[in-house]
Amino acid sequence: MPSPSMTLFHSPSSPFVRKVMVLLHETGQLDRVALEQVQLSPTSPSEAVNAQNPAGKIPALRLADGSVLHDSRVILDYLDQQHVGDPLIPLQGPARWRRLSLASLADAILDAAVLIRYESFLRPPDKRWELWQEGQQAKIERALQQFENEAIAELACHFDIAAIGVACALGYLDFRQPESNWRQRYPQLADWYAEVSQRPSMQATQPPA
Ligand SMILES: N[C@@H](CCC(=O)N[C@@H](CS)C(=O)NCC(=O)O)C(=O)O
Repeated sequence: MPSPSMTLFHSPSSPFVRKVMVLLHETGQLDRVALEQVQLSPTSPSEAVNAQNPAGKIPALRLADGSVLHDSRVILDYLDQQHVGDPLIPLQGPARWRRLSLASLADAILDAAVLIRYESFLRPPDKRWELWQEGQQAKIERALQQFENEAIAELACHFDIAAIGVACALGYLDFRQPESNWRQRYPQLADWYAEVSQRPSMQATQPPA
């Protein structure tokens, strides 16, 4: 087996990294990427990551020629062009823009949930701002409601860029907001997630217990 030609800056708890890992599983490219484990947050950055991505965020993917790709959307797009199977991001036409917009809404859930995590975990209690957190949570709920009302059939038809994004977002809510009870409010999404979370790519990339 050839040695990996790319390096992914990785943390098992990052949902953005998880999207990349799921795509690598789904497209049979796992052996092309070495994982470099990092720990980081806005208040405790990683020098190794900063040197690759000035934004100080993961995922970042270093290619064989030393160039670095970020963020997760760019990495997914790149990796989807490196395999011979059906693309997980439609190449053109209305399907491309629709699937990317669904994926972007899933990322918006993640952005808000990660900010809530930082606010509730990193920020000193006397500096926390409840209204701000509520505003972030409201973004999550609106996005989930839209998936529930308008996108279940689309998600169910193909485990692609959109479905990977939503599945990783729901997995992150279970990980960081176990009390949120989203399944009760979004039962169709819950049924869909019960099925897709059994995929080997999702099982192999679960966040730490
Ligand atoms: N838009 C970025 C978001 C990545 C992101 O927020 N990653 C988090 C880990 S889940 C991070 O690196 N946080 C460190 C920081 O914000 O300083 C992407 O899609 O890759």
